[in-house]
Amino acid sequence: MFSFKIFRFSYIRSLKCIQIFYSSQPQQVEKHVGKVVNVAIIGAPNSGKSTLINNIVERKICAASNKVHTTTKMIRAMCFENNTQIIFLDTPGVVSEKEQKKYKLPASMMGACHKSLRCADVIGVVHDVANRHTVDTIHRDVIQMLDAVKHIPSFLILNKVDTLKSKKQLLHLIKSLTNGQIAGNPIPQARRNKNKDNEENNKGFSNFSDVFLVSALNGDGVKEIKDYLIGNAKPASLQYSPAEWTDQRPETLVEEAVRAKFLDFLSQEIPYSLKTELEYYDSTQEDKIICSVSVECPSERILKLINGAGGGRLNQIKSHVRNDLVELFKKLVVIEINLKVRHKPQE
Ligand SMILES: Nc1nc2c(ncn2[C@@H]2O[C@H](COP(=O)(O)OP(=O)(O)OP(=O)(O)O)[C@@H](O)[C@H]2O)c(=O)[nH]1
Ligand SMILES: *[C@@H]1O[C@H](CO)[C@@H](O)[C@H](O)[C@H]1NC(C)=O
Ligand SMILES: *[C@@H]1O[C@H](CO)[C@@H](O)[C@H](O)[C@H]1NC(C)=O
Ligand SMILES: [Mg+2]
Repeated sequence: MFSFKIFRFSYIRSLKCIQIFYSSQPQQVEKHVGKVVNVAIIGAPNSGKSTLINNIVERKICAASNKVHTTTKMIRAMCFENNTQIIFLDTPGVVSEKEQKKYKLPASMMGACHKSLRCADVIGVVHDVANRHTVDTIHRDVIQMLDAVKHIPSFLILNKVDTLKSKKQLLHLIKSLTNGQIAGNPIPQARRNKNKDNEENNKGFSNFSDVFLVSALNGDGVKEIKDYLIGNAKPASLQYSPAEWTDQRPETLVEEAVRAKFLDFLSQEIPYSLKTELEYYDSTQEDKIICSVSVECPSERILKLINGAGGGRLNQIKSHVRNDLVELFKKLVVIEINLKVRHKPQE
């Protein structure tokens, strides 16, 4: 169906793209004065950082999945509204060295959060209220990162509130995650319980300036975050043109979208052992993108497992990837996924 030649740079057709993707001097991009805010989104793995950003920018730029460590490097996703450019920095969930080895993750991943903090005007911490094990504690590494950049304002986002049967526990939870303080003000007591409050001290971060309750999945509360960010943007000349929505090459986004879908569909550690690579990418046609991705499997057995009976499983994955890519590029996408077995290096 396709000729599988490497066709990596077919999309760079205008000078503007070249400047945006390859210039070391971003000021070459046409000057446009408006307001800008750089927002680093950090948090524990799987808390919904990428899903939240996609919901706000209304485009599936950041790959998301139901498994941890979907995002492995910092990527920017932008939107432009009310003459304001919001630049989100999506980051990998905090990761230990042990996990990095276990999941064969790139070593650069560990530094990606710190890199994002250096670029940030404001930091959003996403916290998963659906995870029973971590629900009342801000991850130790997140607190450490916030402490290291005390001068940058930060806000807390309680995500996945759609999973809570009762919202009663939320006030208590907020108290725990903020050590009872928001923007220097003590949180009013709903019901006093002295012993419990003492016991809960220092599981949270004491200097959040705001708290939001949202569902990144269904969009509840997300508009409030967007308004808040627009309100906090500073006048500046835009770093990207209003029409740009990411700093990533479209090829990279395709590879990441495929990887995420394998994470969604395969169990345990199997999907982490796969290597996705773009083979073909053509966006020369106005109304559609044609691409092909190879997925290298560690063994014939795993290749068969992914394929499923009669290729059924692979077809299902492919159709989900296609839907995501349509929500990313906002045009028709034709995609081929080719499974192959990794060749053992010859002696
Ligand atoms: N029920 C529910 N699920 C959500 C919500 N937000 C995200 N999720 C799900 O949580 C899972 C993780 O979402 P991601 O956006 O990939 O999380 P992440 O924080 O970017 O994860 P990493 O990049 O791996 O650190 C996905 O299966 C999402 O569909 C929400 O508000 N409600
Ligand atoms: C609290 O955060 C503000 C920014 O929102 C910062 O200026 C201030 O120094 C921080 N205070 C402490 C005690 O860390
Ligand atoms: C943008 O501005 C319009 C009118 O000034 C306002 O109604 C709208 O809520 C604003 N949008 C955001 C996201 O702030
Ligand atoms: Mg992510």
